[in-house]
Amino acid sequence: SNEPTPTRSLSNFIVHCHTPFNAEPQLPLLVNSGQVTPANVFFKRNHGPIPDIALDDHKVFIGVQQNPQYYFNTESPAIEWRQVSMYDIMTKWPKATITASLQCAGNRRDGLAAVKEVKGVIWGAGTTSNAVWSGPRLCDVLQDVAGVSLDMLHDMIRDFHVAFEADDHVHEDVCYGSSIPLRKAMDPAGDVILAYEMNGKPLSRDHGFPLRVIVPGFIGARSVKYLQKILIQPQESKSFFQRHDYKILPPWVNHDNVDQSWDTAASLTEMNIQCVICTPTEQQVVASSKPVTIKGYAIAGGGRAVYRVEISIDGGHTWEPVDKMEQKPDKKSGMYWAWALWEKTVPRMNKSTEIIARAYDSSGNVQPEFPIWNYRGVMNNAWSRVHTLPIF
Ligand code: MTE
Ligand code: MO
Repeated sequence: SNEPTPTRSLSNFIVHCHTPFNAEPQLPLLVNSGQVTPANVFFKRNHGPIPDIALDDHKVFIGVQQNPQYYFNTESPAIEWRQVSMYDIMTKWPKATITASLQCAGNRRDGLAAVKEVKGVIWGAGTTSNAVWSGPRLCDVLQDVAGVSLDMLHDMIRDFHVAFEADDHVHEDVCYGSSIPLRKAMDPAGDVILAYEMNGKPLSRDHGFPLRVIVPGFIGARSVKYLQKILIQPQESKSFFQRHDYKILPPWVNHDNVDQSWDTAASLTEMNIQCVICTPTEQQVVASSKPVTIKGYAIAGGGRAVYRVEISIDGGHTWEPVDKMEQKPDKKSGMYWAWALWEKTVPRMNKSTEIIARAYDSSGNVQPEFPIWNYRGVMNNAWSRVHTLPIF
C-alpha cells in the first residue's frame, strides 16, 4: 500500500494495526519527550488508508448559503460550494498558533475491556499527545467565505453545526466526517483552527497533510484530518462517526441491541478530566528502599485547567499533591488546551506496590475511582493505577 512507513519510528510505538495505521507511544517515552510531543512520538489514529494528497491541487470546499439570511431557513437548498486553495489557507487570513493536546475518546479503553467486552481498538493510555498547531482560525474563514458572524449566533443559527468531511476512504461511511457546534467554531476563544503546520513543520501525512481541523478541548475525533469539505447546517453531521460512534452508550447497551441505541446518547464533545501515570510502568521492578519518581500527564476538557493532581500509595486512604506540575494557558484566550505534565518523588514504597493518581479540574470535576463501562469503551478516566514489582 501507499502508507508513509519511512517517516514512522516504529520502535517508539505500540502498533495496534498497520492498515489502517493505529499506534500509541510507549508511556515513558511520551512523558519524557517534553511538553510538546514530537511527531515521531505523537499517537496516530486512522480509520482508513492515508490519502496521498498533492498540496498544489488540494481544495477545501466551503458550502455557502447564497444569501446569509438563508441560514435561518433550515430547508434552504441554496448552497453554493466555494473553493479555497491551500495557497488561500496559507495567505488570506492571519496565522494563529495554538498549543493543544489531542486525546482519542478511546484512550485507556483497555481499562473498560478488562471489565467487559467492548468494541474498538484496545488502546492503552498513550493516545494523548500535545503539539503546537498553526493555521487560520475557522471563525475568520467562515466569516469571510460564508458570511457568518458572531452576532448571528444570537438567533436561530446558534444551534447550528459545522460539519467537516475528509478525503480518506473508510469502510464505515463514504469518508471520515464529524461536526462541532457552530458556537464552538465561531467563538474567538474557542481557538478552532485549520492547521497546516504541526510543531512548526508542514503536517505529516499521518497527522492530516495538507490540512486538518484542530478543535481544542474536544475529543480527538472532531479534529478531522485531510480536510476537504466544510458545511454549516442545522443538524449534526450525518457521518457514521458523529451518529454511530463516539458516544457513551448506557450500560444496558451491548453487542445485541447497539444498532437501535445510538439516539439514546449524546455525541461527545469536550474531554473529561484525565490523569495518567506514565512512569513507573505497570509491573516495573522498583527498589522498595529507594525514593521513586512518578511522572505523568493530566488534561481537562473544554479549556478548563487541571487544578490539582494527587498521589496515593496506600490504596486511596491518604493523598498527597504532586511536587511539580506545568501547564500553560493559551496566551490570547487564556484557555487551557494543553496537557499538564507532573512529577512526584515518594520517599520509599515500603511494602506497598500500588501507586494511584487522580486529578481535579478547575470546575471541581474529579476522576471516578473505578472504570465506568460502556460498550464503545470511550471516555475512561478512572483513577490511574500502577502496580510495581518490589525488590528489597
Ligand atoms: N480524520 C480523518 N480524516 N480520518 C480519521 O480516521 N481519526 C480521528 C481524528 N481525525 C480520523 C480523523 C480520531 S478518532 C482521532 S483520535 C484523531 O484524528 C487522531 O489524530 P492523530 O492521528 O493526528 O493523532
Ligand atoms: Mo479517536
